[in-house]
Amino acid sequence: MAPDDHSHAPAGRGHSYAPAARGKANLAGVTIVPSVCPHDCTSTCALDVERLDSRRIGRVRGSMRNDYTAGVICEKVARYAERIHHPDRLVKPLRRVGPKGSRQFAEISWTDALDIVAEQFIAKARRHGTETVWPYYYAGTMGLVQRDGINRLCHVMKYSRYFSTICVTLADTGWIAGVGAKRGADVREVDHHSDLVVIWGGNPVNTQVNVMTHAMRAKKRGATLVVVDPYRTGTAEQADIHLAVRPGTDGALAVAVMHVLFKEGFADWDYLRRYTDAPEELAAHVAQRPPEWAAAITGLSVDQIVSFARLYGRTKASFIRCHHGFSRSRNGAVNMHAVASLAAVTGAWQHKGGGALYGHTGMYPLKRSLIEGLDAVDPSIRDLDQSRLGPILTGDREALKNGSPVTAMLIQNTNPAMVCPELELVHKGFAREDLFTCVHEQFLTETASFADIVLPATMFLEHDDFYTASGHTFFQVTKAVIEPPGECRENHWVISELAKRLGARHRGFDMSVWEIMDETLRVSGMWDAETNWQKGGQDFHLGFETSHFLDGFPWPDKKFRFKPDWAAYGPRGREMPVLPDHFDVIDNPTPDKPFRMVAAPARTFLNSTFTETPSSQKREVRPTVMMNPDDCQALGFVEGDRLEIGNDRGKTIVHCRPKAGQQCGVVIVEGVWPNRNFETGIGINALTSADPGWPNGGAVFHDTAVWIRRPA
Ligand SMILES: Nc1nc2c(c(=O)[nH]1)N[C@H]1C(S)=C(S)[C@@H](COP(=O)(O)OP(=O)(O)OC[C@H]3O[C@@H](n4cnc5c(=O)[nH]c(N)nc54)[C@H](O)[C@@H]3O)O[C@H]1N2
Ligand SMILES: Nc1nc2c(c(=O)[nH]1)N[C@H]1C(S)=C(S)[C@@H](COP(=O)(O)OP(=O)(O)OC[C@H]3O[C@@H](n4cnc5c(=O)[nH]c(N)nc54)[C@H](O)[C@@H]3O)O[C@H]1N2
Ligand code: SF4
Ligand SMILES: [Mo]
Repeated sequence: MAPDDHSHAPAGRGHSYAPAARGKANLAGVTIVPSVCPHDCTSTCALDVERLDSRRIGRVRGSMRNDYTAGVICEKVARYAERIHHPDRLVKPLRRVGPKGSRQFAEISWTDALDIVAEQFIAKARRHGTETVWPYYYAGTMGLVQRDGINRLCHVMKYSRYFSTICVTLADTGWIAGVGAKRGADVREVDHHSDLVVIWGGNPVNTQVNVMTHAMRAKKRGATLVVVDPYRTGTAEQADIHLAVRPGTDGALAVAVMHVLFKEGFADWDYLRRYTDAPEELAAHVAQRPPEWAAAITGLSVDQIVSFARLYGRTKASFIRCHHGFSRSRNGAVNMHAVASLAAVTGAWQHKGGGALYGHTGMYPLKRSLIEGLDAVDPSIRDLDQSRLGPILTGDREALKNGSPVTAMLIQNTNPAMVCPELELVHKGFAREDLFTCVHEQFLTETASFADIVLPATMFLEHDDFYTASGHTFFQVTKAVIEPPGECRENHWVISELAKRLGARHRGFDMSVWEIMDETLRVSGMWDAETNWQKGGQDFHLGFETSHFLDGFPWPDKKFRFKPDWAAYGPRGREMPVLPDHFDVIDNPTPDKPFRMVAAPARTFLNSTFTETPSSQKREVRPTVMMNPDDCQALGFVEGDRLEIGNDRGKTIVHCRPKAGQQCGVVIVEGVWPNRNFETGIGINALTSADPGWPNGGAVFHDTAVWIRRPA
């Protein structure tokens, strides 16, 4: 069958659209259908979706079937009808007819579009070798089949492999280096058992609202809430104590807290000897790092540090929720590891409501081989660093690993022309005439506008998939709720059609999404897809003992590592501190660039997503820089001033907002705003760096020295 012959149903669909589960149509014919939020947010909320008819949805609500979601979702997904039925949705394949980036396209058929992509990939590979093709994707959908299926094509075709670094690399490395696996204590314990909740380096009011549900339940019970964040976020406003550190200095804070814990008898030596690798060495080391030392680095007062350390030390049921935000610095892995070390010093892990969580994804028994084609991996093929897209596309030898240039790309679920660091280089690269780019998207994003071929994609309510979570422990299967508009196709279908044309052979290309899910679940020993869907998700909670590592940390000696083997992650590991410390490799301020900029997530944008919805644009108003009022006064800036913010990599224009609660010298620009919303036509990531964090890469979005001045 030619691809154009099935106008909506993806190839090989193994089931019908989701029936109105667990609910009957009301008089108006509205049914409530279960689904799961696919967005790149650790909450992975269980949803109840109002289906108005086979093509339209109404309100989206948080489901009660999942007690982490507990009926609460963020405002942007509650209003999903605004996004899924947006008039600007792509519904037809497009071919570029104007210059790159000009947004001039003409409609073509699916057959022609896919034929062109395949011809180009074959021609480029013939000329430069297969590594010249670089499939590029990220987590616009967190559904595992739709997101990661592109890897199967990549491996079978021996295209350049993908080293994913934009989000979790530094945080994962730092956490796992100590704990041994990406899992931890369950946030649901917080509700009834925690006496102290520390939200470290994250702003869940914006980025994962469900953490707040549980933290506020604890607070209502009398627990203390501490927030460690460079500015007074919506989350910090809810806190009893806000520690407004300088960005990139959490390691220093954690080390000074440990100094006090050891010095004042809060360290649990029975626990330390049984469960940790080098407690004596750690104690001797942190004895050299008093609060005065950390005060000079973090900008906090000695009193703030000591009071927090005592509070943490005397509260056994203390829960640290480690977020990604504080890992997005060159030293982010060291900082994450230092914070994770705190719970091992006091032995908070032994208590219900105690311990820490960074993420749970390492806990699922899922075997990903069929999805990703791991049986076809050729380790001799280079992998390219996602975050170093700018240097890669502009021919940086080292970033290209001395190999062929990238001359063809297939992009799914990501909008690098907005979200990647060193945007000037990214745009320059995408504008290259010798680069062939195919973007499969839901909207004509800024990345899609550089493409030669644009393909229209389904949204999560229009295809099947399954989801792990990071913030909770459920594994959830979803079915399409409505039919896609126009000629939108799911990722799996596109990959499978390209595979046919490219001669890529793998069983996965001949199966439906449902069949891939079912087989994957079976070989993983999990519930089959239908059962999972019927029951509303399978909970993989490991139980108190294991989730708190009371049966040992997942290392051969079962001990938490205060002395990580950083070198195991890459040669630069040898440059890192042996024990928790302030690793001073950050982009420190200079006389020319006296401010440290944090480019934090906005509440109603989700990365690049939702920037197309009117209500989000309205709420976020315009690109803004938040500055300490004293800095504003010293420079004569007032609310609303147009200011140039810049450094050696790039510059742009933002508007001034004086804001109390952050240190002098620290500035915040929430986003990610589209480039077109800046009067210069280039956004904040023109300033952020593509330098890899230590030891083995990871983007450093919040580690940027900048100047701020009136535009010339
Ligand atoms: N509304 C909304 N939701 C989102 C996103 C979004 O863009 N918008 N993004 C999604 C994605 S992709 C992710 S990965 C998650 C991330 O979500 P989380 O893991 O929860 O982390 P963030 O909330 O991104 O962390 C941002 C906060 O970290 C703070 N921060 C920055 N640098 C430092 C530092 O050096 N030290 C400390 N202590 N704090 C620091 C910032 O000031 C900011 O308040 O959120 C997801 N959810
Ligand atoms: N300044 C600054 N920059 C940042 C960050 C920051 O904090 N500050 N955070 C960084 C982080 S943590 C991340 S994860 C990145 C993420 O940035 P992006 O990768 O751009 O993430 P999203 O906006 O989640 O998704 C991108 C696109 O996926 C598309 N999409 C969604 N579902 C599907 C699908 O099923 N099929 C197809 N084909 N497309 C789909 C959406 O339409 C959307 O345009 O941004 C990074 N950039
Ligand atoms: S909080 Fe996160 S997972 Fe939940 S609905 Fe919003 S974006 Fe989706
Ligand atoms: Mo992310």
